[in-house]
Amino acid sequence: MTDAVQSIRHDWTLDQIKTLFEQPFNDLLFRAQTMHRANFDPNAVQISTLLSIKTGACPEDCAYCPQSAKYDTGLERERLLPLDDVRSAAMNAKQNGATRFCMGAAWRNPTDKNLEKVIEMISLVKDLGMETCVTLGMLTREQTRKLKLAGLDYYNHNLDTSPEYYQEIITTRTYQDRLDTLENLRAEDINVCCGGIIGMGETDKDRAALLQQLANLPEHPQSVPINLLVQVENTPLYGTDELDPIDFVRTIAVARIMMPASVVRLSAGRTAMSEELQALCFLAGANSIFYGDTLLTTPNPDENLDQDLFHKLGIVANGEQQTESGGNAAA
Ligand code: SAM
Ligand code: DTB
Ligand code: SF4
Repeated sequence: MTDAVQSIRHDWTLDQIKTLFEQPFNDLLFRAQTMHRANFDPNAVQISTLLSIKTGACPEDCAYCPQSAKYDTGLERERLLPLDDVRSAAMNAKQNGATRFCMGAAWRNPTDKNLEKVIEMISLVKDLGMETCVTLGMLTREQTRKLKLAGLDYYNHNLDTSPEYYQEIITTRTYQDRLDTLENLRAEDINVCCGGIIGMGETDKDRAALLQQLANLPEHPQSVPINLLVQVENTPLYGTDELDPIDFVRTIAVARIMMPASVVRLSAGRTAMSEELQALCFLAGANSIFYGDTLLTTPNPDENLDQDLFHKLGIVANGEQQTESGGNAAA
């Protein structure tokens, strides 16, 4: 059976993944690009825009995160954003060509009261005609049911790293807690956006084990964000040795091969990447980005830079042609 028609697999062994990672770079990229072309328009990239709806003062201790209350990163604690602010940010994102609007909150988990407020935000974004995604921390089954009823399209909940390296990164919740939330989402048939962070000092084996966890879930996540660690001063991971960019591209390529029908997002960390590196990531099968000059709290490339890059590479945002009236600015 060729790769292109290979069925979706959930039985990857670490040895098989290691073999993928260790192929000569050109062979790996050719294979990933071939797989990509069999499943997607090779020149289309989906664009999502992020908004932090509740910033800072998070009780969790994720060692990479500027929003943890445990580290003094200078972030102001903010309350949940008012609906009007969400509406104007969403309208702006739509105007700039985003098809999905992702809202993130620095919570361990939402209270039921907060969830009601987020549900109002989901409704207003849907009314603007965009897909909705939220990332609010751990969820109970009852909460996933409410989000499903609200019409939520995607929920982002990352595994972040391998089960083995996880305890070096987060102590306030377990890997199993994350798997349980993913299970609650699947049970309500909410699309899952789940990936991880590369460049946290993990080994090659940890990267393989993260992808193994993702691909061996009962269903592949519909979206797989691959973040490059954004190093923020005063977080424990600040000063971690920089990852070799070729290893980042290899991770994208292996994710593409293992989860052929999932959208792989080149997520955080693009401000530290050259255009050439991002181009290699698209060649390796990345087909989504966050668009807009801020992620949740840290910088993302300016919109003009992304438009120039897409233009140079002949990439079309969301697979649509730009119209005179705008609406697809990154095309
Ligand atoms: N608090 C919720 C949670 O952790 O599930 C939602 C928001 S949290 C900021 C969403 C994701 O952002 C994390 O799971 C992590 O993968 C990513 N993230 C946070 N800080 C990052 C950083 N400095 N670099 C790269 N990715 C980061
Ligand atoms: C994901 O995997 N990456 C996004 C999104 N999901 C929510 C968040 C990246 C955050 C980077 C650090 C910050 O801006 O605070
Ligand atoms: Fe809190 Fe999420 Fe940041 Fe962890 S990643 S500290 S849970 S906001």
